Amino acid sequence: KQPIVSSLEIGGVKIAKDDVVRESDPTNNVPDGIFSKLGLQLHRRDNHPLGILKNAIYDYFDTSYSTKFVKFDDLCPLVSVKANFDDVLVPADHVSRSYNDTYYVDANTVLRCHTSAHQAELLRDGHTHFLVTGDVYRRDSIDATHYPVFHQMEGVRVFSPDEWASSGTDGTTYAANDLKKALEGLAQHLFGAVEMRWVDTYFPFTNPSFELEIYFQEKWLEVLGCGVTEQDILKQSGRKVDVAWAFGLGLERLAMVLFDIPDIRLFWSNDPRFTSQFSEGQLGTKFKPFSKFPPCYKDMSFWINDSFTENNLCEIIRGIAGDLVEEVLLIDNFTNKKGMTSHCYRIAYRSMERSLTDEEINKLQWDVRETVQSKLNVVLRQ
Ligand code: FA5
Ligand code: MG
Repeated sequence: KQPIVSSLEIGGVKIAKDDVVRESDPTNNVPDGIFSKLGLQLHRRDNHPLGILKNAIYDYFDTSYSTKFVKFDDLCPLVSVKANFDDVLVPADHVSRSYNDTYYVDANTVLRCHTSAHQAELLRDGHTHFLVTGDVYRRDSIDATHYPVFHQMEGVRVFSPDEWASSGTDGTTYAANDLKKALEGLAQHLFGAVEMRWVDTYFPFTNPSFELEIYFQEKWLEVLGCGVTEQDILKQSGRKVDVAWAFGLGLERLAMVLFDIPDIRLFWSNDPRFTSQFSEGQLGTKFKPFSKFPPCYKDMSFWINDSFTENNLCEIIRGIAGDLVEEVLLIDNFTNKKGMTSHCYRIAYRSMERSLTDEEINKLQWDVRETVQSKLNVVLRQ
C-alpha cells in the first residue's frame, strides 16, 4: 500500500489534499485513488520502464534529429481549463470536456488530460522545439491497456518559412513529411523491426492528423497521435508565418510493446519481482511474468437510468477493488418492451502479485454491488 500523503509539491507548486479532493463540492470529481497518484512521477525514475523509455526517446531526438529539443518533465499536472482545452482549440461542446471524461479540481481547473495542455504556453514563451513528459488523467474504461492515470510525451517543432522555402512543397506538406519521418525513425530506434501503420484521424489542434498503430498481442494498438499544428494556435502565440508539427505519445503503450509488459497496472507495482527486472539504460529487457494467477469473474446486471455511464461504474469499481480489478466488460445489453435498458457487466478480478481468496473477492463484489446500487441509482437484477 502507498502511504496517503496530505500535501505534496510538484514542479514548485505546493498542493494540499483538499485543493484536489472535495467530495461535497459538485465542481470537483477527483477521488482519493487519483490523488494518491499525484506526484509519483514514474517517468522521472531512471530504473522504471517509463523512465527508461523517456530517456531512450530523449536519446533518439538528441542524436538523430536535426535540432535539439528543450525538455520538460516536471510541469504541474493541475492546469486551467483554458490551457487544457481552449488554448488547443477543443470545441466548447467536445465530449472530452465533460465531467464524465475529465477530472475537475474546480470549474476552472482540471488534472491535465493530455500533455498538449502545455503547448500554447510554451509557444507563447518563445519555445520552438520542445518535449513535455508528464502524468495525465482521464476517466475511462478498465482493461489491460487503459488506466485512469498514464503518461504522455508531447513533442512540438516549429519551422520558419526559410526552412521549407527551398523544398518545393508548402509548409504543411513539409512539416507533415518531417513529422512522419521523425516518428518512423523513433519507432525504428526503439523497436527495430515492428509492424506499424499510419491511420488518418481528427484532433482539434492539428490538421492533417494521424495516429500510429503497432501490432501487439494480436491487435493493432494505438500508440500516438500527431499532426500539423492548427494555424490558429501559432497565430495566438505570435507566430503567424510559421508552421509546426506536434505529437503526443502514450508512454505506457510503447513500454508495453517494448518490454513485453502485459498489463498497464504493472507500471504502478512496487513488487520487487517487477521493479528489479528493469535498470537504467536497458531498453531491450523483456519482462518475465513472475507467475500468472487465475482471474475470477463476477457478473452483475442492472436496469440503467438516463444518467448511467460506464466511466462512473468503472470509477466505483476501481475505488473499491483498486488494482485488483483487471477488466470491466459489457457482455449483455437489451431494452425491454417498457423501454427499460439492462446492462450486464463482467468484472475480472486478478492480482498481479498473489492469488486472491474466494472470500476476498466475494467481499469486493458485495461492496461493488452495494455501492453501484446506492451511488448510481440503478436497479440490480441479479
Ligand atoms: C491526445 O491526447 C492528443 N493530445 C495527442 C496529440 C498531441 C495529437 C499533439 C496531435 C498533436 P489521444 O487521446 O489519442 O490523443 O491520446 C494519445 C495517446 O495516449 C494514445 O495514442 C495512447 O497511446 C495513449 N492513451 C490514451 N488513453 C489512454 C489510457 N486510458 N491509458 C493509457 N494510454 C492511453
Ligand atoms: Mg486516440
